[in-house]
Amino acid sequence: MENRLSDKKAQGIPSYGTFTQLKSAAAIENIACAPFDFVVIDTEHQAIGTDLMASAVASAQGAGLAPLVRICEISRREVLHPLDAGAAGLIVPAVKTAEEVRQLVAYAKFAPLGNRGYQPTRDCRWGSSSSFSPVSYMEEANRKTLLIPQCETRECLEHIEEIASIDGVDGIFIGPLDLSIALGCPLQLDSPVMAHAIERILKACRDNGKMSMIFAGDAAAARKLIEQGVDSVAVGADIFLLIHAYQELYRQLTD
Ligand code: 3PY
Ligand code: MG
Repeated sequence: MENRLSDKKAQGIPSYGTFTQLKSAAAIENIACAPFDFVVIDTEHQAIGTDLMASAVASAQGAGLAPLVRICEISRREVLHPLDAGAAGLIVPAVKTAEEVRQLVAYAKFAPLGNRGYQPTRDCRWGSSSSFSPVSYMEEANRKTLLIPQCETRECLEHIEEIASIDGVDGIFIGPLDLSIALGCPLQLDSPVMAHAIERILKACRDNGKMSMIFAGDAAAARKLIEQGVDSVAVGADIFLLIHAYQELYRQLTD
């Protein structure tokens, strides 16, 4: 069980990934050719069922990308299935309160941090290794499987210092699109309100030794965010890159 994002953060090197919404193993393998560090398998804004999510996790691992799964809501099922499938971490959208996040930790981390249900699953190769130790597996899973609530609601921003301090929370993923809407400056990502909010979230992460992550629409925005001190950026999504590439190809053919 390795985690490229944590390793790069420890070395002070930014990590990069992208969202996948295409429901395609080939698309995930294409992303790995870049080579990015991670891919976010998005089950929030794409109707991807459990089977497809688990296959996408396996495709990403096979291609050498850390698979992060963006779940839809905080429930035991939503949390356990991607983790048991072998996800390197969970991105959790639209959280509002510290209480919700404590429940998330309870579902996602093994005791003593939480009470994640234990069974040898794909996440530990079904315990098949002759040296397999359940205790070491659970300890390693707690350490290396990233639990990353998104800060994209006004309520989460108001409680970000408390949320970032929760034991078991490994980082915060800033959702600039929803956060800008929540703060009354819809999609004005360069507004002073957003700059102030992002600064506050980054400080909460720094103060608690947690990883900061964010979505950026393009490389220029991503570079700026890395300069501001963000540890990791998920840039764009395969579905939009494909659309833009075809639009650009057609423009070049017909201009
Ligand atoms: C947002 O910007 O709201 C996100 O969730 C990023 O994907
Ligand atoms: Mg969002």
